[in-house]
Amino acid sequence: MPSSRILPRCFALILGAVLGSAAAAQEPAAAPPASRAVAPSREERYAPAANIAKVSLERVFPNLKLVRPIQMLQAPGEAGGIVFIVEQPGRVLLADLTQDSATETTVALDIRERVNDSGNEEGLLSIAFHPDFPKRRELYIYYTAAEPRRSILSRFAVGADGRTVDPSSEEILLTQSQPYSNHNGGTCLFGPDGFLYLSLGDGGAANDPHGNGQNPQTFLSKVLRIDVNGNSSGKAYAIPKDNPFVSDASYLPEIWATGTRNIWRMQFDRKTGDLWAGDVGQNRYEEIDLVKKGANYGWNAREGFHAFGRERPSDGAAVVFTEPLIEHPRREGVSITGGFVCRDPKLPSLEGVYLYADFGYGTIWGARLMGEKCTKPELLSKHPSTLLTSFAEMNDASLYVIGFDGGQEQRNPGSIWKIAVHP
Ligand SMILES: [Ca+2]
Repeated sequence: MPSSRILPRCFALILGAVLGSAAAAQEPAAAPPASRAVAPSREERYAPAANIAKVSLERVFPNLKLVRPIQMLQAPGEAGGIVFIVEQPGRVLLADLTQDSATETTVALDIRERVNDSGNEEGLLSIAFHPDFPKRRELYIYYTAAEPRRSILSRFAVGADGRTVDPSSEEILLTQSQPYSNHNGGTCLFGPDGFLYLSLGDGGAANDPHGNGQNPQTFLSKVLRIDVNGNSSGKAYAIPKDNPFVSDASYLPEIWATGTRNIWRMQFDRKTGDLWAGDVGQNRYEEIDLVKKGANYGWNAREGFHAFGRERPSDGAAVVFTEPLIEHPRREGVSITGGFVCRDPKLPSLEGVYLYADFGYGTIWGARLMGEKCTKPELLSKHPSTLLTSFAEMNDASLYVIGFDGGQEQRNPGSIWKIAVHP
């Protein structure tokens, strides 16, 4: 077992939070940048609270032994209960939500030998089915590898049964070298436009030492958008013609949005098509963003609604930064987990509520989008014994949340919970 596992992540996070506040206290207070107003007050930032119903969590698959589960999803068109569960060390497992007492899973894919999960934020991080599945039996996988340390986006072939993935079918679409083990993002998913979106972190360490956040010539700290159905300019994919920077040679053409620090989870609202993301902060502020075409979310000049260190517009030009929708200071969150907008017809009181979590505190928060603002975030559930890694939305729009119970060493059980409204 790698030595990094000796330090449970919850402990590391708490330690990090403590160190973070200590480090922050030593830094000179960040003055509001001359070009910008003082950060808006809480009242200015949000619409009034929406009095959202409290949430309760109902454990599913209590007998399954899961190792660091970080995603659950269904294949497009799946009408039953078959789900794919992603384990961070590098396996994809099959289970059936209608067989809740199951004690065994089937392995759909095992690529542990090519996945590097030696760092807490490394591993098999995200999978996405081609939107035309099962016509196109393709699974897209984003993971980290070693020697050299890098992030990889690949395409794999799904078998004719739709339930197994051929490990020998890997085609690498895109590779990004990684200077450090942390901040790898990342979510890969298809948008309502049929293009693949991928979030990458800033490359790691702390404070973005290489300035990747505002560097338009790296995939790091970016949301990318690519067309997996074609190829152009020697790439294994095509660049959508309406990507925002296709005619600006100073940017890589894959870039959809910039200046994100480490979007661990992002997701489209199935009703509106809005792309919601949880962007993990440095030492002070976690944030929720609506990811928009060509927008710059400010890292590492901004953290939440605040200047980070000294704001540094490039080349003297006025850089327009897009502010978050929501921020949480350290006392409310240490590592944000982006979630889903609830569209479950069985949960009408949560209709249109964006649900998200804090990984370290095990809290679930909710807010509604009202025009350009969100309602004031409301604490809907506390589950402090579980590190909440991800949310999951089934084809019927029911929502789940996934976590590690009792810390993040592999011996701690992974767990999956159905989201319900508190009676
Ligand atoms: Ca930001």
